[in-house]
Amino acid sequence: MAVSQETPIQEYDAIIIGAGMSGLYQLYRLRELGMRVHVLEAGTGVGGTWYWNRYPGARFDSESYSYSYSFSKELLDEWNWSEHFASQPETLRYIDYVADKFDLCRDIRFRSRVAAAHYDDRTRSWETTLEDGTCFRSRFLITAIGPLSAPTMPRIDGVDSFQGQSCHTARWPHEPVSFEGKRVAVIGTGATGVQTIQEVAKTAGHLMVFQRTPNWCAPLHNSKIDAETMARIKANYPQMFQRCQETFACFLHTPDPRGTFEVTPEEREAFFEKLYAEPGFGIWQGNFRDILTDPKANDAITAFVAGKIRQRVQDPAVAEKLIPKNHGFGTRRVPLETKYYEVYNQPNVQLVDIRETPIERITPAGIRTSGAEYDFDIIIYATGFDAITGSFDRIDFRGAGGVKLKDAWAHGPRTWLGVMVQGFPNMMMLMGPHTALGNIPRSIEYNVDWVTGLLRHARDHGLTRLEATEAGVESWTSHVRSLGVGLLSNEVNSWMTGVNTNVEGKQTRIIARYSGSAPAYRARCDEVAAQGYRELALA
Ligand code: NA7
Repeated sequence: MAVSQETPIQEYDAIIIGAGMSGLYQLYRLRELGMRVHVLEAGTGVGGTWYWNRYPGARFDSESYSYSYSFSKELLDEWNWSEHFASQPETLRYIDYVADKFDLCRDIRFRSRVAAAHYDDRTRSWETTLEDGTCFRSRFLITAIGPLSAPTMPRIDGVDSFQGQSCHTARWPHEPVSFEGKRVAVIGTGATGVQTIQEVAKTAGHLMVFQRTPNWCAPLHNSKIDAETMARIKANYPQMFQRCQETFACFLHTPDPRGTFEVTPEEREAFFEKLYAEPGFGIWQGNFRDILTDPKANDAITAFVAGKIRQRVQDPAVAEKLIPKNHGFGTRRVPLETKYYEVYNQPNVQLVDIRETPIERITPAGIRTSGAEYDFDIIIYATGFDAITGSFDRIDFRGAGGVKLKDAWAHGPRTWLGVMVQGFPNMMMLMGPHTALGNIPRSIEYNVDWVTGLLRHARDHGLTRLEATEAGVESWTSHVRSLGVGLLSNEVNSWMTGVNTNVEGKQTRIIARYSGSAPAYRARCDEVAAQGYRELALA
């Protein structure tokens, strides 16, 4: 990386990479510590995930109010959500509002994509370099780069040859795209594809969905929030956030303490029906406690949801194609939908099973499968992300002695509490591998507050070098791996297990996420802090 000779290195106490929900809150907290902080953001505005993912139909799958920042009562009192599950434009307006309210943008440099970050042990500082060569030096480096922020295009011949309009959902244009009367293709049927398909189907002249693997989707049951309801939500914020602190994954939903077969078949069916009729992730996160660990329990909910798909899709052959056969309900992220299955009853929508007829190439006019050739005006790639470690792989991180992070993680990530890496002193990760993800803003607030506590400790004790020890990393990494054993989701290929067919070397499953409970994660981190950050080499 050539550093421009004319531009002097800019010095800060901390550099934060990313101005999404975690980067913004970390900036707010470090300012309170009196640190000189600078945020480097690739986009032209704040928002991270909600800045980039502007695709049609993008919205929350967790309750809007449970997704808000909780750190400022004034902010909570001021902001009104219009829907129980807010759309992307509303969410981005919210994040913009937060940035304005706390005057955050003055410490953010936009249009600044980080290419490299190298640690220098002589100065105990990080040198962070942008793609344009601009360089920053800081004692601390905080990555706020998101677990789902490195989009991947499919590795299909001819992708660049298409003459119509094409776009990945996570790089959607800022200008509106009209589908009115157009021939549209969507490749990918994950949570993003499902939201996109149900929206595009409303106006497209003809929509073809190219599905490789169907997912188990469940109804979102979104609705508007009126003024009276919003006032009630505001009055209840302390209790609601307290509940989020107590549940397994910080959602409002938490597993039912009963086992699937501890109730009668009638009670079981009635419980599944109730969950299917309720808004949000209840059917996934609030189901019987064993549906994600006991294969027989999982079979029961899987059969129930398959029955729903068969009821909702008129053509039995299409219904069968939409029913997953290679994984059980909830073992991959459950896309929440609004009349998704009914889309396939519309005359303007067609499902192409690309396991039967694989895509051979993208042509200048459209898509050629082994069975036919189709012409399109627009191709939408809802093909997902190089998740969890992908955003790290795209930056040239080098620790003490020039060790590359990519090499250190060649056989899967190794972390201490999901926050630090041995050999990479003074670098802290927010929502990095091996942290509790769940309802992300809840996890972010904890993660940021914990890192802030660590940096306060460093300041108060005059420490300039903080490094995870090998023993600490080994202990945390093996703990995370052991928690993953027996979890059905870790036996299935998905972004949650780090598998991405579009990325070289990412065809084998890894344990990339902490899969214990959020309260247990916090208890461990709190205990470490209370003991003066044991397992950390401090100097
Ligand atoms: P996902 O859930 O990873 O879904 C990506 C989809 O794209 C999935 O259906 C893939 O099929 C499909 N895909 C990927 N590559 C190809 C190729 N080469 N050919 C055909 N189809 C392909 O990403 P999302 O963006 O939907 O969601 C990610 C998370 O973001 C989501 O869970 C939320 O938490 C937010 P596959 O299943 O791999 O066969």
